[in-house]
Amino acid sequence: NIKGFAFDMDGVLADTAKFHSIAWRQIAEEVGTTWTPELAENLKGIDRMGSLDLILTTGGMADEYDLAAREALATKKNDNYRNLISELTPDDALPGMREFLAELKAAGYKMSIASASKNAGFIVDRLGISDYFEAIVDPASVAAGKPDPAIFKAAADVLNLAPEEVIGLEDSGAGIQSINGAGEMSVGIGDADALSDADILFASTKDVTLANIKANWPK
Ligand code: XGP
Ligand code: MG
Repeated sequence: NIKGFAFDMDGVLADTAKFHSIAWRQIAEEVGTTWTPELAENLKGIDRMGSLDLILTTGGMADEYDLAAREALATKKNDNYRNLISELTPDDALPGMREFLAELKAAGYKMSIASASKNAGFIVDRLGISDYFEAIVDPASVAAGKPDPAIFKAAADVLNLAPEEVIGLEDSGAGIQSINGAGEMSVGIGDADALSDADILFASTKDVTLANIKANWPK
């Protein structure tokens, strides 16, 4: 019996995945890693230091950057990213998601956010949707980032719900692994290949409605 929803933020609620890509691409070009659509897809949902590690490993230079050099690159990326999102407005919610949140609230579902991003609180405030959520899981409080199940488990815990009572929504393959590993029902939004393990798949946030999800409700 589904009682709650756990939302990823970047690429699900907020149209911010594109800004992460722009900022990470600058870092990739600085260190000399070729930017490909595959790398862009694989970076989705991965936390800040994990993303940097993937960029360095992909370029075959993980050994050339010590912790201090990595922290400098990660800070540079975040400064560039913060610049890109500084003017975010309620219009930067992805199409249909504000309506979906209102629909869920009216139907009495509880909602939480399971984002790898330390910028989640800022963005949710800028979009004007913070009142919908009982809690935003602090990504620093979980032992391991996506694809580990910890963050989506925590997103059910903060709602006082069992994982089987929660549906998780994600635009990244790592996020779908996290939801599935937590024992929740997974809704993928986006690329069919990257999200092939999702229980339900939508091509766009516009298609995400309670009726469309209920058509695939767990029995
Ligand atoms: P934060 C971000 C990562 O930097 C980014 O690469 C991920 O795509 C994003 O989290 C996932 O939502 O974390 O740098 O904003 O803390
Ligand atoms: Mg995402």
